[in-house]
Amino acid sequence: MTEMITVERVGRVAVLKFNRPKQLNALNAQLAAELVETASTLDRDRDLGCFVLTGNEKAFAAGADIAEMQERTYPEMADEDYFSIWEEFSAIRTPKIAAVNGFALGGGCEVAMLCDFVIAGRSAKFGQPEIKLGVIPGIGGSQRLSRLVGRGLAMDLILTGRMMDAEEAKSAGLVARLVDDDKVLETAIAAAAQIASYSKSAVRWAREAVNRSDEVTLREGILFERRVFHSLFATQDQKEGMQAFIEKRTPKFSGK
Ligand code: DAK
Repeated sequence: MTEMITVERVGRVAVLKFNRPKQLNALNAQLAAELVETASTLDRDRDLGCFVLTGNEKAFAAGADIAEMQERTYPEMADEDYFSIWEEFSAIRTPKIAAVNGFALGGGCEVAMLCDFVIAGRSAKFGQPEIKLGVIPGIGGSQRLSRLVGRGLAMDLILTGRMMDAEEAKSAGLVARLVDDDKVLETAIAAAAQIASYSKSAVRWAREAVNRSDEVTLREGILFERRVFHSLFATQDQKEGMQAFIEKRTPKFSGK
């Protein structure tokens, strides 16, 4: 636990919670650094199988911290490569589920999207309102939003800065599961526990294969997937998973 990130362990799942409620969990540099340090440390724990990243009832996160950015100059932002740290969070290999209640705006929406998938409550609101502040999305929103919801809707959201409710976000493909507000965290933890119960190698490679579909041609992606599929036959978990199926029992994955 740090000043701005609380950590709760639920078996093989770590719940990371933004802890800046007065600022609606606005993402400043300290919060980002604490999150990356906490998540990187936990990522080395072999008993950890999945993260849940969450906020509070009112806000997942209302964006990058406007007060922190307001007086910055161009050279400061560029020299510091402000917010490139979020790429380090994205690169952490343990899966991450965003559990979203309330506002997920600007950087908040972008951080939800850099998780592997989003579980949201019915009152959640998503948007990229940076245009209203005279800037544009800065943590991958212009790229990830168009991949998730399509170019037209991404343009609509980024150019008008309007908010999208959770129903629209679900039908557009930004939200994977939509549940009642008070069920968001428990649903995310249950999904994370399910992921964490599987072979760690299979989970990691499945994630990488899906992510590769954003980067390469279909032909390259399918070849990558097949090669990874072959390589998993070098793991004990593959033997155990298939043996358990034949023996009609629950597999015991060792991560080997
Ligand atoms: N930053 C700082 N403080 C924030 C904040 C934010 N993003 N959002 C809310 N707060 C603070 C408010 O100032 C207020 O503080 P006090 O006045 O109480 O001290 C407190 O949280 C409660 O907010 P409100 O009083 O406004 O609450 P309401 O329920 O009335 O409204 C709201 C909720 C979410 C609709 C509203 O707070 C709002 O519109 N917030 C701003 C949303 C927003 O514009 N988000 C985008 C931020 S910009 C980059 C480029 C760009 C970016 C980053 C990097 N690079 C090139 C690297 C920018 C990214 C962004 O996310």
